[in-house]
Amino acid sequence: MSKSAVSDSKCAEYMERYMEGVTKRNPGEPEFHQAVYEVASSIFPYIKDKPAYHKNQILERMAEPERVIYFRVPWTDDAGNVRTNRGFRVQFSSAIGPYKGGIRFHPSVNLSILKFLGYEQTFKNSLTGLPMGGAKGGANFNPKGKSDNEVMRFCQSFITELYRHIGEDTDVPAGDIGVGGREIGYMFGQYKRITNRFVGVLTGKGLEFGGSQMRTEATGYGAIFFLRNMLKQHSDTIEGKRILISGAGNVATHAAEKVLQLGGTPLTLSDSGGFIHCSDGLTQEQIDWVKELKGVRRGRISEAAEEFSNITFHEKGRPWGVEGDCAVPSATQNEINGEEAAALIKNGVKAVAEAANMPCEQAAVDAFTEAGVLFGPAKAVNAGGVGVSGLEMSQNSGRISWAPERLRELLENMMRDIHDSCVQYGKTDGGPTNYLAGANIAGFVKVADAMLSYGHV
Ligand code: NDP
Ligand code: 2IT
Repeated sequence: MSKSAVSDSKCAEYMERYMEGVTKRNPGEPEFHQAVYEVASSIFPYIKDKPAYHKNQILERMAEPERVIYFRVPWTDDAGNVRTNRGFRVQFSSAIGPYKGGIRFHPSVNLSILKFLGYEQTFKNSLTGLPMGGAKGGANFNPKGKSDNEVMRFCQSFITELYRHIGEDTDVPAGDIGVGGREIGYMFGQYKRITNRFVGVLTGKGLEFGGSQMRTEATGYGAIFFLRNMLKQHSDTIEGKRILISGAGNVATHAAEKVLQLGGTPLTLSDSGGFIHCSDGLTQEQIDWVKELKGVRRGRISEAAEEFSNITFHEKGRPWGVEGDCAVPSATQNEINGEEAAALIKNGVKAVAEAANMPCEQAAVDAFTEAGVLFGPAKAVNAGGVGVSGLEMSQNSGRISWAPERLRELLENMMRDIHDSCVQYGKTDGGPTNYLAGANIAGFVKVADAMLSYGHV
C-alpha cells in the first residue's frame, strides 16, 4: 500500500477481504468472527495511512493465537462413574506480557468462544496499562448440580494437565463464568502440590493465600465507574438513573452494589432461567441475598420472587423490555439482539455499558451507535477485573499485600485512565464519543507497536 491516504471504499474493500480470510481459516467459529469483525472495523480506518502495520501483517498475525492447548479432562463423579470433558487454553498474545485471562466452566465452551475471549482479552489487557498478554481457557464442564467434591476432582484433573503450560511469568489464569473463589482455590492447591512452588500462577485467589483485596468486586465496580465516567463526559450523572442489569453472578451483583452506592437504582438481575424485576430498586439486603443464593447455595434467581414480595420473576425472559435509563449486560455473550436494542432505545436508554464479554450482537451495537446511545464496549468497561488481577500479580511477585483503600483507589484511577484513552482515540465531531473505536484503537496501538519491534515472530 502506498503512503497516500487510502479512500474509504478501498478501506472497506480491504476489510471485506480480510474478514473473508478470517472466516475461511476459522470455519464454524461465529463468535470468533464476530469479535474480530468488531475490532477490525475500527482498526482498518485507523491504519489506512499507516503502511507499516499492513506491510508487517499485524492484523493478520493478531487474529492467529500464538498457541492453542487442547486436552482431555477425565474425572470421577460421586457415584463412581468416569466422566470425560474437554479442556482448552488459548494463549493468544504475549506481545506485551505473560498470557493472562480467565477460565470458563460452562457446557457451551468450545474453541470459537475461547478464541473470541482470548482475542478480546489481548486488547483489554493492553488498555489496563499493565504488562499483560491475552489468553482464555476453560472446559465444557457444567458445574450446576455437582457436589463440592466433584468440582474439586474436576479442577484437580484440569490443572494436572494445564500446570505444565502455565506459570507466574508464562501464563496466569483467573476466573470467569463458572469459575470463582472455590475453583481457583482447588486449582491453586493442585498446582502448588504438583510443582512444590508457591507462586502467583493464578489470580482471584483467597485473601489467605495471596489473593488481592478488591479482586472479587473489581469487574462489577469497575464497570459502573466506567459508566459513571461516560455519563460525566457527556454532562450527566448516575444519580437517580434506573439501571437494567442482567446476570446474577460475580459481575452482576457487584455492578448492582456499586450502582446503589453511587445513588442509582438497580432494577433487574437475571440468570439462565429468567429475570427478576424490582420496581422500587433492589436494596443492599436483596443484593446480598442474591450473592448468597448464587455464590453459596447455587440456587435459581426465581427464588428471589418467593423471598421478597416486591420482586417479580419473568421466566425465560431477559430484562431489556423493562423501562430504564442505562443497561449493563453482565451475564454472557450475545444476550442483547437487534430487537432488544430497539426496545431499549424506544424506552429511552441513554447508555449501555458491556460488563459481560461481547453481550451485544453486532446488530445491537449498530443500533445503539446509530441512535446516539453512549456505548461502552466490554474490553474497556470490564477491564477492572483483569486490571486488579494484574495488581495481584505485582503484589505476589513482591510478596506483599496492599491495603483495601489503596486497591480501591488504583481501580478507580485505572477505570478513569481507560475511559480517557477511549476518549482520546474515539472523539467525534460534535457527536457522542465513539467508545468502541476508542477502545479498539487504544488497545491495538500498544500491542501492534510491540509486535513491530520484535520483527516477524
Ligand atoms: P458467574 O459465573 O459468576 O455468573 C454468570 C451469570 O450469567 C449467571 O447469572 C449465569 O446464570 C448467567 N449466564 C451464564 N451463561 C449464560 C447463558 N448462556 N445464558 C443466560 N445466562 C447465562 O460469571 P461472572 O459474573 O464472572 O461473568 C459474567 C460475564 O462477565 C461473562 O461474560 C464474563 O466473561 C465476564 N467477565 C467476568 C470477569 C470476572 O472477573 N469474573 C471479568 C471480565 C468479564 P446461571 O447461574 O443460570 O448459569
Ligand atoms: O474476561 C476477563 O477479563 C476475566 N474473566 C478476568 C481475567 C483475569 O485474568 O482476571
